[in-house]
Amino acid sequence: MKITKDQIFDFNDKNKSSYENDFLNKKLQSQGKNMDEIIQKIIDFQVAIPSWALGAGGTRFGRFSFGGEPSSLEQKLEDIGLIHALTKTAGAVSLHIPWDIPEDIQAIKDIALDNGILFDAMNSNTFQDQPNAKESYKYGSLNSINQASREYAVEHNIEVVKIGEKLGSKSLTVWLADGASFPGQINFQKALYNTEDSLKTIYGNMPEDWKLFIEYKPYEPNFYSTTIQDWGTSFMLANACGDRAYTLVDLGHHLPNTNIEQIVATLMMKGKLGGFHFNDSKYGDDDLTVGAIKPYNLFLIFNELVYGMEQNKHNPYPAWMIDASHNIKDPLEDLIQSLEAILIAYAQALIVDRKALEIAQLENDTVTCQEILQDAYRTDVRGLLKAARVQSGAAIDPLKAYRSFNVRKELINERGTKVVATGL
Ligand code: AOS
Ligand code: ZN
Ligand code: ZN
Repeated sequence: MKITKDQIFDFNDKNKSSYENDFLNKKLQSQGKNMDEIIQKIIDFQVAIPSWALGAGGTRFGRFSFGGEPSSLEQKLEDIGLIHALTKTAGAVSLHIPWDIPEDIQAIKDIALDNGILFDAMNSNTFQDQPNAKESYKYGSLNSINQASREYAVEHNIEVVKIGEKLGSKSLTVWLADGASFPGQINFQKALYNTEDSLKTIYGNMPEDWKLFIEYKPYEPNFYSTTIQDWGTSFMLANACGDRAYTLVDLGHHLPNTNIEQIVATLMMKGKLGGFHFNDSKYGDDDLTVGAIKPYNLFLIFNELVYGMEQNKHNPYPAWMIDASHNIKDPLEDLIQSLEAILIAYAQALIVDRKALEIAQLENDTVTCQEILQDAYRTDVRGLLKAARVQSGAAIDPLKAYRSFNVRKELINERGTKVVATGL
């Protein structure tokens, strides 16, 4: 199935009714802000969709299949094409090897091009043993005490980079499940040393225009310790690798109540925030819809991201990605909801009166500081998103358009109700 420009145009024509930015425009003008520039920033914000988020289940969870879900990489790209046609915000895919091994590279590139999709960061997988694997990752991969497992994991990452090169990707994300479930199981120092050594080898084998993103996570699947447990460890490893190695922040990978916005600020000040995985959670790495649980926190994080993008020019433009998993909802609807939450938080951060905030901070006027942030957060910015969508050719209300075009029904007609997605 494909959504045409005419369909979107007709939909927007029927739904153009109510969005009004006059009041907000006046307010922004009084702060010396240009609303058109803000709308353009919203249009430019592109978020990669992970290939594993298009079917039900995904990542490391159990699966209950969802009607019409994609069963091949080609179909995954078509699904992202549908989301991108509706939102114009999902112009990239993040692939996972070996879940998405492309058989015909040119064919895959053609489908991506046809759907306006770029190849963002490649993801390696050394947290599962594949059938016919020569070495096991049961007791670790890049951190392993077993040299053969370590080398096998390094080779896999180099292979992923090679596949990514053919597709036009420019970065590799490494997330490790390496760690221990019980005290004494591993030697912390040796595990960290081996991880650093392995990452350096991978980094040394990447093309010179590639970036390495190192993801951290404090728990799960190893419940006593993970070798890359926090941003500090990731930052240290990135520094050991070199200039093109960065930390990747996944919103779900923190202990409860961690101040993620402060981590973001610290990394950007040091020019080391490379990648970002959006999701939301109540307890931990729950991979729920972005903004579903802690929207104010998401706004505070975006507030630091916007400040960092303006101030820390030595920090590269971060690679944005959704990292979520869908068990109950239509995955495409969930992704559209996530994109909406991301853009709302971004727009709210863009309208923060930064000059007034700086003055209030200089005067130690804590109440005013707090009021300025809350004023932005309490502003309904959905009119800005609608204006951006009309300009970029997206559907003014992507979720409503998705339902009115009967996308899921069409996909079920094409692909059937019981599909087994590849690799997951
Ligand atoms: C796992 O918890 C991490 O969030 C990974 O980024 C991701 O979910 C995984 O690599 C999917 O394969
Ligand atoms: Zn992640
Ligand atoms: Zn995760």
